Amino acid sequence: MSNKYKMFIDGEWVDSSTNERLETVNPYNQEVWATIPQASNKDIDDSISAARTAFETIWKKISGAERANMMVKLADLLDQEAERMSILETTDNGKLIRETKNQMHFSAKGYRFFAGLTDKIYGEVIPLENQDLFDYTRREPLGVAVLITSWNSPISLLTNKLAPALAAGNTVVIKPSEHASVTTLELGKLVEKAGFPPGVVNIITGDGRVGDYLTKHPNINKISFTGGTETGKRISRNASENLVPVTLELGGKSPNIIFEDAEIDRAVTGAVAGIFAASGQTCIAGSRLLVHRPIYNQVLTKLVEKAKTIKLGNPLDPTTEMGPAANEAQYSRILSMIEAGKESGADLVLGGNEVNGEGLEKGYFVPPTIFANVENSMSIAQEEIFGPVLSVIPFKDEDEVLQLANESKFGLASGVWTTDMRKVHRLSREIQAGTVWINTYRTAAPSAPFGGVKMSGYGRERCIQAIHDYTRIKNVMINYAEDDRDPFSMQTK
Ligand code: TXE
Repeated sequence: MSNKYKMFIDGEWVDSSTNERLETVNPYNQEVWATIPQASNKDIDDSISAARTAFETIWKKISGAERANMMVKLADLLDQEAERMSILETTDNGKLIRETKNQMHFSAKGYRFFAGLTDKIYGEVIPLENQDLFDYTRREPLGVAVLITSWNSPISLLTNKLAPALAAGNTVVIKPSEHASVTTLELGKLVEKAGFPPGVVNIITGDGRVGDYLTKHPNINKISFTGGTETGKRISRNASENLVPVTLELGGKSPNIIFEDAEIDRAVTGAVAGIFAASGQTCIAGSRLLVHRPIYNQVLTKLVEKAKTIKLGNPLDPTTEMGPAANEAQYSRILSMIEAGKESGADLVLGGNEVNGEGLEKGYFVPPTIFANVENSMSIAQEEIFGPVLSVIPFKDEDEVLQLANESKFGLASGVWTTDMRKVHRLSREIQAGTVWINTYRTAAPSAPFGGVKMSGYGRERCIQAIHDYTRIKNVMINYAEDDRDPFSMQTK
């Protein structure tokens, strides 16, 4: 018996106008447990015009404090419903229940953080040379924001976009990934309960065709996307049709660097957190472990020992440490990258094979996999695998490790494990990445900026500054001089 979900357009729960549906599969047992609508172009048009009307008639007119009240209610509801929502999300994408539940509460924090900014979005008074001119700026919402997310952390990734968009006074059309849409649709019910007016938040579902049509639409004002780099490029090209500003949070191949002077056991735990958490299906995965030669063997031995004990199983079981890959396409991609690793001549020191075991028969399970003596030029060190596959690379000194760390088309996150403060500051300055974690990895806060450089994208999420990505500045200049002016020359004084 599968659950038949509907889309949320203009405050109504609706099917696709063509009645087309997509199946949603539980990656732990390959059962179809829900279906979602495949939005038609008409549904997309409807959702955008609902968002436009809500923006013009209601949302841009109400105060920041009122927006904040609704956002805080939404946060409270997310906290109250965290258990139920996390069970749904885990069923949808196979992520551990301990992680999805944590992400629900983290998302609630995100809504509260941005709710606190709604009445702090203001312009400046600018002193001009001519004292008879009064110049000031207004920060205005952009209008209709399109928010497209991926399947690995639907609610958490959406929060990074929806919270600042709403706080700044925009209305939205959301499209989650076709592989994991259920919790985003469930969020629509919480949005309703929190009292948001119809049309402020619209949620439509479907595959890439929906995203493509949405991002080419002439009646939108902003796109924020989390997903793969190739799709990000396509969206950026679509957006250029109408010169719509874009925020892109894309993939990564993040270096996690361990120096000889590090606290080794903590660093090894950090390496495990970097690559095996979420079965490696996270954009910030520390998938390249760069290890100082004098401790290379020691780190590798400890890492393999630790990784061997990782408990694979049902992601709904709170004691499970690694669940399945989130969908069949991702599973096949991970396996083919492992084959590429084997062929490239790197040493496979753990995993890499099919997984057997009770309760693992039907899931898309990939074991913790470690390749040693990897060269940075190999595809397993350059391409995002988005799975539990670690490339361990030795380095001789600080110069070499910086070169290796930066020899990547990506630049999302990085980690450095050392007790030497001079290295901390030098590497933080030189590493090309949006985040540098020192003696920690995969740590987040709503106030800490998040985003990438190079092919990992642009724009920053989660921080105070993120709200500026959803506003534009208007300049207002008021002349209160009594005298007349020369009409044929621009007035510059
Ligand atoms: O992502 P896609 P996929 C990486 C990871 C993974 C690869 C592919 O390496 O193996 O991307 O994953 C929508 N116009 N990441 O295929 O295609 C799509 O429907 C507009 C990294 O799942 O990028 C979904 O909602 N939208 C990443 C969203 O884009 C389009 C997380 C993401 O799907 C579209 C996930 C189009 N033409 C994967 N085509 C991260 N940064 O964390 C698809 N979409």
